[in-house]
Amino acid sequence: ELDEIPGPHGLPVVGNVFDIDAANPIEGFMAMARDYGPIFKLTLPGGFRLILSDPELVEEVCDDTRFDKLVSGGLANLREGAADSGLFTSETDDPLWRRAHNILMAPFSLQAMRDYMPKMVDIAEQLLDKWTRLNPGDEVDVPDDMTRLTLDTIALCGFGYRFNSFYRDTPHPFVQAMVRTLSESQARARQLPFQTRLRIRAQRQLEEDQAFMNDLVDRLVAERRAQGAEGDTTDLLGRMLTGVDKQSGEGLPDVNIRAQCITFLIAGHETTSGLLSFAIYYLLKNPAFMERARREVDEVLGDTAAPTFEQVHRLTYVRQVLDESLRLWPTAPGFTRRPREDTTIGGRYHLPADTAITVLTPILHRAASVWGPDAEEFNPDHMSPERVAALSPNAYKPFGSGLRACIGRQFALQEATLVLGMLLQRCDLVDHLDYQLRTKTTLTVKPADFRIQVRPRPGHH
Ligand code: MNH
Repeated sequence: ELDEIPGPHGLPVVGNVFDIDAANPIEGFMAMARDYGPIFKLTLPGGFRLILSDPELVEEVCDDTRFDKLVSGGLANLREGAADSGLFTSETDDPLWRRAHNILMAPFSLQAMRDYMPKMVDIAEQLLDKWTRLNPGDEVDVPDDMTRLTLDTIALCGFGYRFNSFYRDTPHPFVQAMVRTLSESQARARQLPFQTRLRIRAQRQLEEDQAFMNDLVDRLVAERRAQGAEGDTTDLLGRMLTGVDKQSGEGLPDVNIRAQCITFLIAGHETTSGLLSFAIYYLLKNPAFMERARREVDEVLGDTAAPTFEQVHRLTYVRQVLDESLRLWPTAPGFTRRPREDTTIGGRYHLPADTAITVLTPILHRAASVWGPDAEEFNPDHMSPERVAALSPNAYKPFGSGLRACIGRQFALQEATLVLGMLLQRCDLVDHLDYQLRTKTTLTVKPADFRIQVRPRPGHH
């Protein structure tokens, strides 16, 4: 029964709002999972929610016939704005979600990734230009520069726009608007409706920010329409403008294309940036794995100036390093499901239809029953092909689940493998501060205040 499910006692009206560590909600949830176990209950202004981190229970809620994605909390607030009808925040039974999903599968397929490679290399070169030209004693903020990289990459591959983040000290105004929008959506998930209504300034800022983002993307779409067949047809925008859904025979309306562009920027930059930052952290703390990755890179890339699609996809150990980083720190640290009808999970918990069930992947991914006694430790061998082939399909879910899983997975992994490969090829990374991991959560998780030094590798460009 629901009442049997453990969880922190809350206060009237606000429930467990004060049990949630606003500064670091994810580590707070992880600590609660360790205290209360693989299923626990929280009461929030929007209702109660279950937090799951047990492989068998997760297996059940990943069944798309019984459960569906629930758009709630920060995600639901995001839907009110510029990303409204984008893939990320839409309902599965919205016909426009289905149409966009069908049209976008091809441009996000592994096949299409070939076309994005030169653009990914273009931005990776900008990172390396900076990192190989530092003076002795200079340091770089890893997540900051990785965010410059991933933003510029998705904007260039997405719609041919350059934020030129490596040439700016403060983020591009579009990025500032986007970041404010995201943090406001998150903040609202912790407020009662009357509190949100009282924050008039915040509301005005949100409207301004959304208008700004919409205008910029509208201009890009209009320019591209005007270019017709002359325009780039290989980036995401080019493919969205001409794509037709075979099922319905229809294309995407311009306002939806706009929402998808903004969605790709939101969904597609911080996650990959966090992934690269955690991977660098783990390699610095594990010199043996760093060496092994380096050997592979020297073998596969050698002195290549611009890695090719084939080369990047042969960096299988570098990929294992990234997969293992996403195991310990899945940078989108969960996803939320709802039962389509009243149901029972684990043979004993009766749940009403639409109960919010959040899968807490950083704990799911550390199950000793799946990974063994060293489950909490970083080791790329956890992700060897043999072990991955033997995994039950829902034990490792950094990209979410089923129909509503991440559409950008291939994109993110290709970009991250390329960049980590090029870094190991051309730089020596130095942990001069003996960095101790602390994480920071916005919509995603990243290492906080992670700074390193970088030296060009002798004899490599
Ligand atoms: Mn991505 C959905 C994780 C990179 C675009 N992404 C999801 C979900 C997870 C996720 C988890 C499911 C969320 C949910 O169920 O509520 N995504 C990641 C991670 C990385 C990532 C860990 C990088 C590492 N994502 C990217 C990139 C893009 C992208 C890059 C775009 C270029 N993601 C999406 C979109 C969705 C999504 C779009 C929503 C798909 C849908 O519901 O149809």
